[in-house]
Amino acid sequence: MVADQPISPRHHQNLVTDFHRPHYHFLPPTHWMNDPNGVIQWQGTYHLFYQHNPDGPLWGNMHWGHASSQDLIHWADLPIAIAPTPNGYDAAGIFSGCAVNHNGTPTIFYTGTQGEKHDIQVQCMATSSDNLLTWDKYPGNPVISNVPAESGQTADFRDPFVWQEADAWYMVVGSRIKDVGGAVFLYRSHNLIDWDYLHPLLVGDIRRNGMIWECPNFFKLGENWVLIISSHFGSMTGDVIYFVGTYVDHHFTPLHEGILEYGRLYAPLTTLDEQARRLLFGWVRESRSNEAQQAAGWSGVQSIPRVLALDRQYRLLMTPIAELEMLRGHHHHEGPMDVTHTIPLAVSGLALEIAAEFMPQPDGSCGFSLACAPNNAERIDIVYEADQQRLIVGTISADDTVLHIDAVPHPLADDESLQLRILLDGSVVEIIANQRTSITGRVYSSDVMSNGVRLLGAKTHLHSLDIWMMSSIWQ
Ligand code: DQQ
Repeated sequence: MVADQPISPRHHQNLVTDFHRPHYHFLPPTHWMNDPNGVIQWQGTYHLFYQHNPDGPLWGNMHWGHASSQDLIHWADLPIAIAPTPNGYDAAGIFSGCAVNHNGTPTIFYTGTQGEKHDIQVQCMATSSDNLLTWDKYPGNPVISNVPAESGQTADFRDPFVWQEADAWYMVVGSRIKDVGGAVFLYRSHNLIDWDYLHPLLVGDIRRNGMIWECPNFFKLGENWVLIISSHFGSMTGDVIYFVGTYVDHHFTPLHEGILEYGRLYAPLTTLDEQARRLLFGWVRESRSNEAQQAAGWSGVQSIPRVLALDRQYRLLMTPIAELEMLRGHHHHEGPMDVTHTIPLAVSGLALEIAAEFMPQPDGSCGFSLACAPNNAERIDIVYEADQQRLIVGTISADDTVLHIDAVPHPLADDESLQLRILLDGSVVEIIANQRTSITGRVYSSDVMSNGVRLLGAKTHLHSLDIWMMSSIWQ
């Protein structure tokens, strides 16, 4: 049990002076946050747990932080939910995991780590009897201690994800097979305590999709099953990847593989809510130095939850939750019109939602500059090049240096328009094209007046553009 302080909403400081701090995305009042953990809707209330360092704004000393929400938009900060037990099987950190409803008992699974390098990783269970506030670690923990022998090594065995089927409970754990690639191992249990290892649900290719697979999610979506993994290359993280396929006799056969995220969103976790929506939360990573994170006093943001679906080509579609509309304020509209050159728009701000639909000619281009300085020097450019069928997101500094660039394929079918949905919030920019290509970026402007919006285009028709100024969730 951890919570010994009363539940009190903690103060979100620096919103006025720190214009990099998001206004409508969730982040803790202070210090470090990474992966979403244990997301669940419990008796109507959404609970978000998250990897949290209560000591400062850099990664370390992992606990699960906790917040709850009635609408997935406004969050109440709650006391830290679960902490390492000194000298115990989770002494070096409570790593990521999930939550399930076990016949009315809230039950979480997480990875306990030991050792300075976290090189012992075991799967643990805890239950709550006070509405998810405090957690009792199962006295028989860990419930899984050993990585399957076929992995060829003992570390990198983490992030349990559990679901129920007609006959039993199942769990996948992220891991790897030495010299082969990332792997997800499948387990079965009838009581959530005794787990039998079955086989790898899927094994990757070290050259193509990572050395380690972290934070697996496996769930049914429509008629198919989806596996999401976060790929890791040992010293750096890679893309978030998804596989869509069939699941028969506990064997998964992928029919399609795609990239869920090309940018800063990592370690997503999904849950099924009471409206039967498959919701995805993800950690939006920083892209600034440790010194800058120390100076800010905070690090890490949660994405706006996305509703998942599949199209006929088995591609994963992501739509920000409709609840976001409650934050829409002042509205600016453009179109229909032809766009032949850059147009500064009469709307500005660092908390905006943008929905646009373009039809570029085969050699046309279109998009936006956001967070633009008045002289247009520093900014983030979001540009679609029709001839290359690619989406480019670049951050440019005041001295015209390209700080970061992502250029990713985004093929459009004949007659398919380009649809851009952009959520700009302080230093966070979530960009989703045609619901299926996601690049999450960060932009740390040097001045609060770098908040202009420019419409970019050459040989493009703009069907419609809607921009809303978004309210803060912390007022
Ligand atoms: N973050 C957690 C791990 C997970 C990684 C540690 C992914 O459980 O594999 O903070 O970001």
